[in-house]
Amino acid sequence: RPGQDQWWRHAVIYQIYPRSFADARGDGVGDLRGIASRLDHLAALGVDAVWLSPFYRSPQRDAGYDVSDYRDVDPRFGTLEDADAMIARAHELDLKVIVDLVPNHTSDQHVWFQQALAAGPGSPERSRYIFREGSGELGEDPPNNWQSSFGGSAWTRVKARPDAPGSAWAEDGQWYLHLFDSSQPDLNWENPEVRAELESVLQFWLDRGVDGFRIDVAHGLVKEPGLPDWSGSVSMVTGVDEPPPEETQGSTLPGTLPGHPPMYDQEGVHEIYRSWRRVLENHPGEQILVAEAWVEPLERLARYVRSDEMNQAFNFSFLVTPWSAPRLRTVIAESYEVNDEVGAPTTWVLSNHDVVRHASRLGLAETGKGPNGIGIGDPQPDAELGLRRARAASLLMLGLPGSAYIYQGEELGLPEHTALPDDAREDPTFARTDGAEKGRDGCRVPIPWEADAPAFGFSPTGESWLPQPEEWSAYAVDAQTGVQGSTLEFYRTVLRLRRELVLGLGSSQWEPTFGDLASDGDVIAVVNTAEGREDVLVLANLGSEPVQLPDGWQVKLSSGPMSGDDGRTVPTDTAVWATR
Ligand code: TEU
Repeated sequence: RPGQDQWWRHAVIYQIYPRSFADARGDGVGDLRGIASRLDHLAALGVDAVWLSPFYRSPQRDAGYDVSDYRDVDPRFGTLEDADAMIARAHELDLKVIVDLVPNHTSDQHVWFQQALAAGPGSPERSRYIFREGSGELGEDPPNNWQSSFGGSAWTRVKARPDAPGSAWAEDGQWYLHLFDSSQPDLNWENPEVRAELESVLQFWLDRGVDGFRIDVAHGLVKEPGLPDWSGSVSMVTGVDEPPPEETQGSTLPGTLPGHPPMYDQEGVHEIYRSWRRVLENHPGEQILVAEAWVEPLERLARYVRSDEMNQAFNFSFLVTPWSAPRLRTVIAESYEVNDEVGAPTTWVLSNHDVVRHASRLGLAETGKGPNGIGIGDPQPDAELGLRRARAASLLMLGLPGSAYIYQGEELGLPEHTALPDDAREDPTFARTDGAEKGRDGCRVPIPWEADAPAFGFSPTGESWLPQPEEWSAYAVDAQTGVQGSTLEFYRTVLRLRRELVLGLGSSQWEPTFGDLASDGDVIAVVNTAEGREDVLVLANLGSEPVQLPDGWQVKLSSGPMSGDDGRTVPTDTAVWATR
C-alpha cells in the first residue's frame, strides 16, 4: 500500500505534557524519568508515537515555551542523559518520539536576549530580536498597536537596570516585540544568524535520535516588513477573517491579503521550512516536521504541508468546530480536499494543552468563549453529556483516514478542571488579562494513575503542581484498567482495531445509503475504504433522534451502548464503526 512505510501518514500521536504526566522525583512537577517509567502505558494503549511539549532549560514563565537553552534539559525535568534514556525506552517499545521546537521566540533569560539588552541599540546582538524605537514624541508609546496573544501590548520597553540608574541601558528606551508574554521576545528571522542557530538546534536533537519536531507558532516567524498596525484578532485562530478573494490567493506579496494579520502566515515562513526539510532529509531515517499554525482557511494551512516542507499540520479547524453535523462534515470534506492536492494526509485533533478538554468543551451549552474562542463560560459543562460526545467525537476522528493526535488524559475521559483556585494558576494569560481570562491551567492538571495513591500516583510524595479534583480517583488508569466500558478500555479497543484495519491509511467517501441524511442531516457517515481490507462505516449521530444503522452493516464497535431490540439503533451523541 502506498505510503505504508511512511509511519506518520497514519500514526496516532500521543501528546505528553511533561510537567503533568509523571513525577519520578517527588517535587510535584513531572519529569523525564517519570515519563520513561510510564511509557508502557502508552505502548499498551496502542499509539505509534509521542510528542513531548518542551522540556528544555527554561524559567517556565510559559510552562517551557520560553526556552533559555535549546540544547539542555531543564533541571526540573532532569538531564540530557534522562532525555537519552527516555528516547531509548520509547524506541524499545516501538514508539517514535517527537519533540517541540519553539523558534518564534526565546526566553528573556536566553543568553542572546541578555546580550541584546547589554549591547544596546543598533548592535548586532539586538538585531537577533525585534527592537524598535517607540512612537509618540518621546517614544513613550509602543511602536505599533499589536496585542499579545496572552493580553496586553505585544511590546515591552527596555527597563532601566535597577542597579545602574542612569546607565546607557536606562537611556536607550527601545521596545521589543513579544507576540506572547513579555518574557518571550520574538526572534528576528531576517537575521541569518538566527536561521543558522535554529537549524543547528534541529541537528542537535536529530543526533540524539528524535523522530520529528512539532513546530510551535509555525505561522509566526516572519513579520510583514514595516510592522503595520493591525486591529484584527490574534489569539483566536489567526489567518484571515474572511477567505481572500480568488485573485489574491497565493499572492507572493506578504500582507496583501485583505484582513491578513501582519504578524502571521507571511509568505516568507515557507522558505524557512523548506530549508529545515533539507536538514531532515540529510539525516538517516524518516523524521517529520509538524506545523502548529492557527491558520484558516484550510487552503492556507495546507500550504505548510508539502513534499519539501512540513509533513503535517494540526487541523485546528476540526478542533474548533462545534458539535454540529453539517459543520463537521464541511470541515472533514475540506480537510481531504485541500490535503489531497498536496498529496499529504490530513490530521485530526480534538484536545491539547492550550484548549479546553473536549470532554468538557462538548458538554457546554454554548461555545465560543474564553481562550481560542472555545473556553469555559457559564453555565458549567454538563459532564455526562460532554463525555458521551467526547467518546463519539474520538471514535469519529480515529475512524477517519489520516494521522490523529490525542492529548494525555483524553484516553481516560478526563474533564477540564473548572474550579482551580486562582492562586494556583500559572498560565501568564490569567495575569496579563487581570483574571478576565482564566487561562489554560484547567487542561494541564497532573494525570491520575492510581486511584488510592497520594496525588493519584502522579508523584510518590503526593505533591502536585496543580491540585487534582478529588473525584479524579474514578478516572485513574488503574481504576479503569480491565473495566468493560471504561473510557480507557474503549480507547484501547479503538486503537487496536484501527491498527488491525489500517484505518489511518484508507480513503473516504460519504455513505450513500444515508442519502439526504448524510448530506443534510444530523448524521456523519463516512466509508473508510482501502484495497486489501474490508470497508468500515464510520457513523456519528449528532442529532436529537436515534437513527438506524443502514442495512448490510454490522456493528464492530460503538462509543456508547446501542439501542433497539436488535442493537442496531444508534442513540443520540453516539458513534459507531461497522463492517459489512
Ligand atoms: O500556542 C500558539 C498559539 O497560537 C496561541 O496563540 C494559542 O492560541 C494560545 O495558547 C491561546 O491562549 C503555542 C503553544 O502551544 C502555547 O502553549 C504557547 O503558550 C505559545 O505557543 C507560545 O509559545
